Amino acid sequence: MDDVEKIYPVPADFARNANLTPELYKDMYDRSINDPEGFWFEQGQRLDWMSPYTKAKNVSWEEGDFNIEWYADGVLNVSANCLDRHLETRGDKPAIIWEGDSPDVSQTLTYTELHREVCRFANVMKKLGVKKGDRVTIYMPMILEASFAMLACARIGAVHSVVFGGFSPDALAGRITDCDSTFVITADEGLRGTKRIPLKDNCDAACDIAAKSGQPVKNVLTVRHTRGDVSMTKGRDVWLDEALKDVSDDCPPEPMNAEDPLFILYTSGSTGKPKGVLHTTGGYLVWASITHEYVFDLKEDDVYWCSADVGWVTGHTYIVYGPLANGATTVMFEGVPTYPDASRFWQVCDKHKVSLFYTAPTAIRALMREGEDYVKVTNRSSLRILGTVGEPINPEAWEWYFHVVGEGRCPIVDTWWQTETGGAMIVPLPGATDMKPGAGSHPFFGIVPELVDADGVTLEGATEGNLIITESWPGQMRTVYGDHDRFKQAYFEAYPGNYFTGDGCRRDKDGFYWITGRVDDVINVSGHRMGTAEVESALVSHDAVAEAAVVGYPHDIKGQGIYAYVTVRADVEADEGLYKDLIKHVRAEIGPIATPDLIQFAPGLPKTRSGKIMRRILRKIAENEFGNLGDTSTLAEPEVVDDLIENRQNKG
Ligand code: 6R9
Repeated sequence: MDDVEKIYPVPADFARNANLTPELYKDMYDRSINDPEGFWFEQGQRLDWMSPYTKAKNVSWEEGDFNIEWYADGVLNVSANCLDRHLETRGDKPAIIWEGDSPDVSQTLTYTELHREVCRFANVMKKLGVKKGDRVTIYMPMILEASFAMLACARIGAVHSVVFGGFSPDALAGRITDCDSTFVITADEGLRGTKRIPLKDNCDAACDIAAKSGQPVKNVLTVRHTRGDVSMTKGRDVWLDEALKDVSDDCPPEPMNAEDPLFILYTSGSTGKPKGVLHTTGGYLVWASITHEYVFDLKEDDVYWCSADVGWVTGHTYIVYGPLANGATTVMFEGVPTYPDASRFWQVCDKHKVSLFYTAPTAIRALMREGEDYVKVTNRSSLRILGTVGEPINPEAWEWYFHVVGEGRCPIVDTWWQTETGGAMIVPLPGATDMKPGAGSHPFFGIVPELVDADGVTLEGATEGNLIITESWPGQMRTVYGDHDRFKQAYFEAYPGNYFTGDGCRRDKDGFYWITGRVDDVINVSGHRMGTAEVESALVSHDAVAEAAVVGYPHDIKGQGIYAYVTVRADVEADEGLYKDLIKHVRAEIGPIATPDLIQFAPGLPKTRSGKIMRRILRKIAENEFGNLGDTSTLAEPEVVDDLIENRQNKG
């Protein structure tokens, strides 16, 4: 593979004005590793502190002495860093350009205007009794108020938990109760293309479920967006526009300790229910700011657009906190890439003169399938950098993005990172490195990646193994909300003293890192992280199902698809009606993103004699690799494998 791979040097025009050169990257990287305290002490100065820190790093990942603190005695406020401190020099600069679902609708807010809206929103929350440390659930479409809500929480010291608007009432209720949240912010409806998403209805259903499990929601603050018909529960539900009528514009930012929580964001793991990843204030914002600046070669007049949803970590770090901390102009998009047609992304780039564009490989693959014409009808001359995130990008999609969208002019930054890492970790920094299509390339400042085998032995040179990170960085998660033992066990037990990413990785002869995908039971569907265990538990909660096993399989557009093996109860007919019902059931339990692509009814699942499902075999069958099933001699009933192969679903 190494022999045939292509290397693209940094485009010459780009290199001339880039913030980084190969030499500068190397100097800064070396310093960040050899003198982390000095490097990060200095980088902390990119923020405004209400009371200064005296030390940057105070971390031990060793059992018995486990502690993660950055800038621990510093005091600051995230919203003041994202807003107030820009007012003097950037008050009239656009902070957020909002592009609605319909191409006829957009709105620009300057830093001064955004500051005012956030203060007013924060005062509404205060009036309704929200206090520092309270958990606030945000279940919103991609509208300006979603960013007001996040920043308003940060302003008053409340901890937000944003739940993606595509999750079902059940999934929302689980996330409300897990963090004892009693305050929810939502909108009447969301818009995605021609579809309306019944957010308030879902929220009402979630509140009922939460109340039954002993966690009554006190207030649902509701944004009037589509003016769709929704019901309001007296005493609980409040319209934002009405509550805003009598609040002041003045809301002083709450002084927060650097290690006070900023937000919780639920993400899937290989076992159990989703984990509440907790990020804190100081280190996270330093990390969001420095990565956003260097990954995107940020200049003062850039217009930056990340097409993610604020329901995911990418939306937190790279729509809201990173760009606003840096005083940049950030675009927020409500719609979808294919509405009204497949040239929407590029039309929006032209309309708002976007220079830095960041999206997911699954979107690129979907648009690539629609053909070049949709791109070519647009101009795109404002574009300088193209980024990707969420899953590995296949070289074909990379080439198309580079040549067709960027016309060979724009470096591609393929950013590898995770909800847990807070921001980009392995990335081809523009100006500093040649590009190899599909490679995450090199570690960001302060990041020390290592590849290890299953026993934890470090692998040297060109090799492939499990990816661990051996040193802390300011943006790392601090705990799993309410379950610190689970945090230590999930990330630090496999390779003691190191952070285990859950990803596999290859390092080539030139030292480039290539993420190969998850090595645990997490799958990545259209860039969305999904625990196979979650989909399995949704399936077995259906009356007809006796047992279920879920694996990923290669999917042209989604990257991975969801393949479910289902064994039904003895008295149940496994027919087309049940197939459809199971799909409906999973969508209701989790949400549309968890919809199985293929369900195979199986009389039995391959198990070891001790009763463990052999997922390795199920994965191979789903991948259509029947010749390569490995050792099946330890199976309790080897014949079930023949039946599985014979009935492999091929629709996907
Ligand atoms: C930011 C985000 C994390 C998992 C991660 C990995 C995969 C993300 C990637 C990538 C290859 C990239 N992943 N970016 N794989 N190349 N550029 O996506 O966070 O939702 O927590 O997912 O996504 O497998 O472990 P999250």
